[in-house]
Amino acid sequence: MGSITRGALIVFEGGDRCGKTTQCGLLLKALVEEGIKAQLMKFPDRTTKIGKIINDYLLGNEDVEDHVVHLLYSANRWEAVPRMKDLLSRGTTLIVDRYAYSGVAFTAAKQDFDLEWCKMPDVGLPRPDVVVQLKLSTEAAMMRGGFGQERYEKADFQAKVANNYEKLKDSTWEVIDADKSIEDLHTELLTLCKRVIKSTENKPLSALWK
Ligand code: 2DT
Repeated sequence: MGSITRGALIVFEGGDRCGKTTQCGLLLKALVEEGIKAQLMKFPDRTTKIGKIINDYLLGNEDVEDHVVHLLYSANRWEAVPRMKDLLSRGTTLIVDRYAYSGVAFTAAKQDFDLEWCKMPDVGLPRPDVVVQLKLSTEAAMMRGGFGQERYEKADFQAKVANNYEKLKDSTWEVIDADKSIEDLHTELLTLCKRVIKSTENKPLSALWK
């Protein structure tokens, strides 16, 4: 009947230096080469007004109260939702580098934050068809050139983040060992993503944490 099938919402999560951004780029290129409509998205999206405040905060140029920055990260996703829904409904697959899970895992790693409170602002966002978690031990991550200078890029904080990811895992998660070559990881991820794209074509998009 030729009705347009929707694109898949594919989210990548993982700690620093796990290769997430590299793999998202490779995946996009491979999908497009195969004639599959796809676009990259990244959160935080530092290009918007809200994203610029987040960027200044991450670089340490501006102090933002912890609850406020949590809500800004969430607002930075919500401002992208109309575009996301439009693209998905027109059949474009979205490869998303970090999403609400980063939002919760990072804020809940701070003192006196409750996981459930952290989830609330993101309830109702488009629910990913798959969350690909790239797993790399903190030691292996440090071997990849060490952490950078931004806020959060410290081993003890990263360990708390990893622990929070464990609490967020549900049936949409695929945990992938990232301690392998770029090429091998790419091959594995491409196969996984093509399977997800095929299986979600005719499924309606649902709402996160509802
Ligand atoms: P990148 O290094 O991927 O640009 O991330 N973060 C991210 C949060 O604390 N909350 C969020 O909602 C998101 C999306 C993770 C920059 C840092 O921002 C953190 C690392």
